[in-house]
Formats: sequence, structure tokens, C-alpha cells
Amino acid sequence: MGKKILLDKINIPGIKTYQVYRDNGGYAAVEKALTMDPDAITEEVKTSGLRGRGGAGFPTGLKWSFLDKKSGKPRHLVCNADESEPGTFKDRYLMEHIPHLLIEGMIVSSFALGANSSYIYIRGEYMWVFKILERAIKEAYEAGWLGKNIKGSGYNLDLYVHCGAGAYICGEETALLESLEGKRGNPRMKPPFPAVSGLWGNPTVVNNVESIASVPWIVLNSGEEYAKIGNGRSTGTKLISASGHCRKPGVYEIELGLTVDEFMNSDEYLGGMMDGRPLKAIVPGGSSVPILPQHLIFKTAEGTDRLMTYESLADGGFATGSALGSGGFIVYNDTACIVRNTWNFARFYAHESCGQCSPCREGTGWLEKVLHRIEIGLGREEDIELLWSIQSKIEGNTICPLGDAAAWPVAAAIRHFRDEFEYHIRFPEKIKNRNHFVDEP
Ligand code: L3W
Ligand code: SF4
Repeated sequence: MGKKILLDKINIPGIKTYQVYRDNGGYAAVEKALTMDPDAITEEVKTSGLRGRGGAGFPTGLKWSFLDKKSGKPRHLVCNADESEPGTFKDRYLMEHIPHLLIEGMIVSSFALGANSSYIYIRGEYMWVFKILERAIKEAYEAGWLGKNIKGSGYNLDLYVHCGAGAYICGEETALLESLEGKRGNPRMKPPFPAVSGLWGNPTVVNNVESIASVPWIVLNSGEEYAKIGNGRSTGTKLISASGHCRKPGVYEIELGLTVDEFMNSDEYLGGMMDGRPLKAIVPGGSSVPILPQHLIFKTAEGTDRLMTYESLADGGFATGSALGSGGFIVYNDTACIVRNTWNFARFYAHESCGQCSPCREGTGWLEKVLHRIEIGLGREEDIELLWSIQSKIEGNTICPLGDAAAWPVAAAIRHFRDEFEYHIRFPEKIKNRNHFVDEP
């Protein structure tokens, strides 16, 4: 069994409630943290090598150390719980089943950062989880872990949970901050990064749910112990949301460094393919990352074992690699149509683009339109080159990563499955009937 530090208590009956969580060692990290120098906590997180679990993998301790503590302005910790990446549902699982772990992480992290008002921004579609968090926060206030003079330490913290309104772009950290300020969720230009100018212009750290929930273990067991788990620069454990044509979809906590083969085929994890059908492709990190075809899933282009790490999944760069991203692991069998899947993702990004910058606003709509016509059998001979050209003009030319996220899946699908696009264009009569329910453009 792989080591568990986030989901180890998930099956304890009643762990969602304060008393059961507390009876099972909950809030011990807050007790310890309150006796520590706040900067020493940041040092522990740095030593742990913990990297942001929302998708970018930026070192958490380093981000904390960028927080401007000299300006004299109030500081904030904002938890990004706007989990909207297609294929990703691990933060929901954690908040739904063990909400006090996130609250404990918020208190310890806020104390380390010197924040006295912190926020959890949760996606609007997770209304029932919002209610679970509200209840858990109320319990934490009643037990004296939030509010004024927490457990006689002199430290004050107010924690708020704020509900988004269903826009994917509000998961981009600066759009999230705009939304939290009551404005339309348009991403800001960076720099300045939130660590310098974030919520209401104050120094702010924005971290993913899973990143914050990992902090109590680090404080209790030390950064050094955390760094012993994992592989190379991919330390610790990672939650993976698995979906698609595998035998056992669900949320798993893995030790980083596990081979993709073991994750996919062992009974502890996905247990192989559903109905024993052949594997065709995977998307290992949510819809924003490149798709990997069958021959590159278990071995890298260099022939080494493909590992569940930030480095190994990206090995070979854009041409033959993918990314760990947010850990949204989607499995495709031989019945999956890659053109249809690519169109589906493109439709999502075109819908979710905030429209601020033209390469993304125009380009995502254009990608969607061209992919749609190929998918329904109206593709033109020149469409594959057109798609390639559009995606290459979006990538790297936009304010926020949504543009890249729309471009990469298209580029990878063409690179690895060009024959499927050609088939759709050359033999439209063979694919048309199964799309009768889709309106023609
Ligand atoms: C201060 C500097 N801070 C970087 C901070 C920055 C941010 C973090 C990472 O996008 C990706 C995206 C999705 N001084 C700094 C600095 N920072 N340099 O570090 O920044 P960045 O720009 O690399 O990425 P990002 O804007 O956080 C996230 C991808 O994740 N993704 C997942 C998306 C969706 C979800 C979800 O639904 N949960 O995660 C999947 O691949 O495409 O590329 O905090 O401020 N010099
Ligand atoms: Fe908005 Fe797209 Fe530009 Fe991001 S890349 S700011 S989502 S238009």
C-alpha cells in the first residue's frame, strides 16, 4: 500500500464532524504551529519540496517566501477551490469527506503567512460542499480554532468561504481575486504577482485545496520527512481523479514516482481497462494537458519507465510528453474518437474564454468551429493545417494560461492522431450517421 497523508483517515465514520476529526488527532498541527516561529513553518514547507497541486506545480514554500511582509499592508491566504478543470474532482472529494483537514491547513498556513483574514473560493456548482465547509468553519469557531486570540496565542484569524458563479476562468488566480472583490472574473496581467499585489491590492498567497491540506502533515512530521516521499523534485503524495474507460474510476492518493503502469494496472489503483478493451490514450493531468497515445503511456520516448511525476510525464516536452497538471487522469479505450474528444475540449475553452485578449477570444472560437465541422463530416482538406496554424498563434500570446490550455490539446491530438482527422475528412459518409444529433454549423 502506498503512503497516505491526505486520505488516511477518510474512512473513519463521522470524520466530517469536528469531534471525530479532533478525536483522531485533528488540529494537532495548529497546536504545534502556534508554538513555532511563523517563518520556520515556511522553511519547513520549502524543505518539503511541496509543489502547487492546482496544475502549475510551482514550489509552495517559494511562493510563500515571495509574500511582501514589509509593506505593512494586511496579508491574505486564499484557497483556490474553484476546481473546474475537466477530468478533475479530487478537491471536491477532500472537502466533502474531510473538510476539517482543509480548515486546519488554512489556519496553519495563515499563521505562517501572518494573514488575519483568509478565504476559500469554491466553485458555484459545489453548493453542497460549500454548505459542508460552512458547517465545519462554524464548528471550528465554536471550538476556538478560529476567531480572536486562538487558544490563547494572541493570533486572530477569520475564515470565509465564498461561492463562485460557475466560470472556469475564476480558477485562474487573478480572475479569482477579481471575482472575490465582487468584479467580473477577468484575469489580471502578471506581474505584479498576487504575492506582491493580490486581494484589494494586498499581498496574497493563492494555493490549491490539496496544497493547503498537505501542510498540517508537514508541520507535524517535518519538511524533511515529506521530502523522503516521492521521486526527485516531485515530492510527497498526490491526489489523482481517475475517469474514463478504466475498471475502477475514482479519487486515489498516490506516492509521486509510482509508475504509470502500476497506477493503471494494479488492483490497488485503476485495475486495468473496463471490459478488457484495448487502451488507446490517456490524458494524465486534466483537459489542458497534451494527450498521450498508447505507445507513449508506459514508456517515455527514450524507453524509460513513465512515472507519475511532474518531470516524467512532461519528458520529451511538447512532442512526446504530457503533464501531471491537476491530476485529472482520463483513460480512453479503442472506441474513443479523438476528433470528437478534441472538439469537446475546444468547445469548453471557447465557452469559458473571458474574451479579454483576441488570440484566445477569436482563436478558441475558431478552433471549436473547425473541429466541429471535421467531426460532423464537413471537414475540408486544408483544415488540419488551419487548426495547426490557429493553435500555434494562440500559444504564448495571451494574458492567462487558458489560451495555452486550449491550444495544447489540439496540437497534441493532431501530432499523435493525425490519421483520425484525415479519416474524418476523407470518409465523411462513414462518420456522419453517428452524429445525427449534432446541429450542423
Ligand atoms: C511570485 C513569481 N509568484 C509564478 C506563482 C503564480 C501562481 C503560481 C504558478 O496556472 C496551470 C495552468 C493550467 N513571483 C512567480 C509567482 N508565481 N512566478 O506561481 O503560476 P503559473 O503562471 O505557472 O500558473 P497558474 O496561473 O497558476 C495553472 C494548469 O495549471 N492546469 C489546471 C487548471 C485547473 C485546475 C482546477 O480546476 N483545479 O487546476 C492543468 O494543467 O492550464 O497552466 O500562483 O502567482 N515570479
Ligand atoms: Fe481571457 Fe482567454 Fe485572455 Fe485568459 S487567455 S485573459 S481567458 S481571453
